[in-house]
Amino acid sequence: MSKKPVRVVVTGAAGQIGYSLLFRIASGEVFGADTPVELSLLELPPAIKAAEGTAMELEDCGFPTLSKINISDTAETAFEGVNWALLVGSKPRGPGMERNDLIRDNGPIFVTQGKALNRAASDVRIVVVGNPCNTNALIALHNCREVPATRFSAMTMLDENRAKALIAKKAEIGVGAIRNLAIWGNHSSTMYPDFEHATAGEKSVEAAVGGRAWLEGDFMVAVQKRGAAIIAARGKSSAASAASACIDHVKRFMTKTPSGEWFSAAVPSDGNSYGVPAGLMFSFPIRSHGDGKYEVVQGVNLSAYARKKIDETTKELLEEREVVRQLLLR
Ligand code: NAX
Repeated sequence: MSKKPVRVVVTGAAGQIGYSLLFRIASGEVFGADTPVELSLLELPPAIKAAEGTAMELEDCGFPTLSKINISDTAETAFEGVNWALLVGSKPRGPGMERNDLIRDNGPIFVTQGKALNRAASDVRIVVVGNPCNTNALIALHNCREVPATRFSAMTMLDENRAKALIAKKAEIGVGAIRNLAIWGNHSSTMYPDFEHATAGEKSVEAAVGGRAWLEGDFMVAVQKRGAAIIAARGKSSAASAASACIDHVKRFMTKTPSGEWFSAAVPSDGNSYGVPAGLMFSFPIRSHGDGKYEVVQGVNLSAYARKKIDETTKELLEEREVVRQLLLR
């Protein structure tokens, strides 16, 4: 393999999502069979041993694309020269914990990591998965002034995939036929899965599922509560599906989006799109140019129903921003 290696750091590498994500990246699935991958695993000191175990298993897979594995408990070391930073590691929400407590607990992680990225990496794209991912991404980018804000994104692809799968099942068609299902706003229960502009094969989603009542009712609740349903069934939060969504997210940004299509990701709002205040990390319909650049799709005609949902999720993100205000530098 003569290509320059791609360096990828995964934080929380010994966690559940890390355990699914690392193998798929190492396999060549994301960057191609002819591109060597150097993995960097960042973990907290108590989980370094477990990360070493994961690294042994990665070696044992014999992936020809995996050229190197580094393990570290220091952000600056782990981030040295990385091209992709997949920020997964953060504290999960405990029983009885309020969302704002989680935001306050996890915020400082992204201050440290933002600053470390600022010092250690320049040609880098950052994807935040660790929750609350929109606001964590906001904190990281504010603490990383050397890297353009547009290189930061937060993951709402799992929500998009969940929404598509639910619609496909209801419409009794393959999930590949569902297109342009944008998630708007926060990766939380206020997100708005925009079924009004999504299509199912040649039909509107509304026509394919037999009317709007299910979409406004059971569907909306099912998408928003899917994470909780998985915890209830599995006893653990989504991991393989989250890792798979992270792979989709990276691939979608790397590939030119086909004409007329879009995907979902939270990116910094430019303040001129759909009335979303500037700077918020907001999930929009996105089109990638395939060369590292992307655009927020303009001209999506929002109904009064959609507008109300988007205003609700915007309000929540503004409140989250207030909770972490003192962590925002830029
Ligand atoms: P786990 O608890 O299994 O793993 C998290 C790992 O992160 C642990 O090994 C821990 O030691 C490590 N960690 C914690 N703080 C760290 C730090 N400062 N530096 C490096 N490593 C650190 O959680 P997992 O199931 O893997 O989930 C990880 C995160 O993804 C959670 O915040 C979770 O809420 C979030 N999720 C986000 C999703 C999304 O769609 N955006 C969906 C799935 C998931 O819920």
